[in-house]
Amino acid sequence: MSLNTFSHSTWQTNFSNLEQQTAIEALEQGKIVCFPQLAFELLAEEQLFLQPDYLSIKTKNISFNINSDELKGVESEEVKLTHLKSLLRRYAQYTHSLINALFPEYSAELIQARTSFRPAEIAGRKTSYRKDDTRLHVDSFTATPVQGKRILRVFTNVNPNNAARVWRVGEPFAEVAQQFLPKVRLAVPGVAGILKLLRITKTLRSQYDHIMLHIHDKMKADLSYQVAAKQEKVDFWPGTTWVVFTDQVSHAAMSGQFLLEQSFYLPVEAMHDQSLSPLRVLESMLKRKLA
Ligand SMILES: O=C(O)CCC(=O)C(=O)O
Ligand SMILES: [Fe+2]
Repeated sequence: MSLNTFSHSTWQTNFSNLEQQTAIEALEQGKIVCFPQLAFELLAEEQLFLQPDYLSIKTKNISFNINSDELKGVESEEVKLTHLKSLLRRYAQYTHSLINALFPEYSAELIQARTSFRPAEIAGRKTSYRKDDTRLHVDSFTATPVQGKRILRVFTNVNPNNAARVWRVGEPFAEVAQQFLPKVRLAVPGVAGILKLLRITKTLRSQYDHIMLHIHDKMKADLSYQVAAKQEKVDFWPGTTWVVFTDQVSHAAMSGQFLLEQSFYLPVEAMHDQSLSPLRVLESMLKRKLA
């Protein structure tokens, strides 16, 4: 089973040493740490964001940067944006304190990245195959290289109509890598500098980022793999919060609407067992440093 479940129902909570140990092992081994009773409550003035087409948006995700207090991907009246911002700021703070309490070993090195709100139904959405998150994939993003850092994400289903967020969860990372790494041609020296110069990437794309991006694309492009790969369906009901290393756990989001998400980056050195990271797995397969 790909889930490790906790029954906690409050965000500012204390965990026992045993709970912390169980959680970090499960997470690093590629399980989803799941809180089926950890709901995120919306205030009365925030409820309007849960109406299907309230936000006439061009991008499907609304993102918030707690460090700069910037909101992206939405046009609306100023006063409503203030409410949306405070909702996202609160989610960013709650998830940060949850991760600190559950994974104290990570605290010193943890980097908080963007917060997102996903109000669009995902089933039936039309996108290019590379952007199609209904296909199994591990996370890797074109514009934002991570240089080996882990991508840790917290999700909460805030659907008001009792609709689950339905995921497929695929095989362990080592098996994904065995299947797809042989199909990846390594990056040519010099290209990373050009991509950065052209602002296609925000920072230098390491060999690790190059490989992960190609694994991501090749997984999504391979329709027979999508069907044949070992996988299970997981329903995340409203009021559920889950934590997962999305660079490691093969996942696909099949249906659902109204989701909150917080991303963090974590240097591999901060892990309890860094040999489980995609960076170290790929490095040991290729017998060379990748970041
Ligand atoms: O929206 C979702 O449920 C998950 C989509 C996804 O693949 C991700 O956030 O990494
Ligand atoms: Fe993803």
